[in-house]
Amino acid sequence: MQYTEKTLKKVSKFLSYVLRHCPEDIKLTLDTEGWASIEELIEKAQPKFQLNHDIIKHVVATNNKQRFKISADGLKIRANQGHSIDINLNLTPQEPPKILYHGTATRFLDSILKQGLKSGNRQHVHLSKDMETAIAVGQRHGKPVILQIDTQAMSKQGHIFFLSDNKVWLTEHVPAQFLSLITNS
Ligand code: HQG
Repeated sequence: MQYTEKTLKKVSKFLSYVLRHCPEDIKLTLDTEGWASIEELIEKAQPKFQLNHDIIKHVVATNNKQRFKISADGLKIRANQGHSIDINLNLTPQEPPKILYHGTATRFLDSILKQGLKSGNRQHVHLSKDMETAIAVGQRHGKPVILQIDTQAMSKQGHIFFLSDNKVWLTEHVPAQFLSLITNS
């Protein structure tokens, strides 16, 4: 079936909300790795949200950031990253590129340069492998500014990195000494 962009975006936002942040809002249960039964999701989303298998598959396949994944048996769905709830994505630590980027807004800069990058409500700090993505992430918050992260030095000091299924680099905290400011566009 064909769906409008608007419908797909609404479903994506709803899925992000329940799979990353607030499953209890619809009494949905996630397992320890963040997976929800698709059957249960469809049932419990009602009457707030009319979902069906087809639209869920469509959103997962077309989502611009590949935010969700369906399990190999087709029965379960989870968000690839961005959780605030305590689940274990069970990702294997990976060696990151020597440099990664983080886009933020100018108003956060003073605090970040003092405290480093903190995960805040989320489980991880999100880092990007290219500046374009970092700028787009920063723009969500205001006037963007890009920080460069010396991941090689971090790794040497024992910091661990993960790569989510949708290719976002994740780590727990980036201390300020590993950050440098790239641009103030
Ligand atoms: C900032 C989107 C003050 C941090 C994106 C950011 C991403 C601090 C904001 C994903 C700070 C948190 C995550 C400190 C960090 N003092 N501010 N010490 N440390 N911050 O939305 O990285 O569309 O939780 O710089 O594409 O912007 O949701 O994190 O500006 O991958 O799929 O605090 O969300 O993906 O904001 O974005 P967020 P984020 P989705």
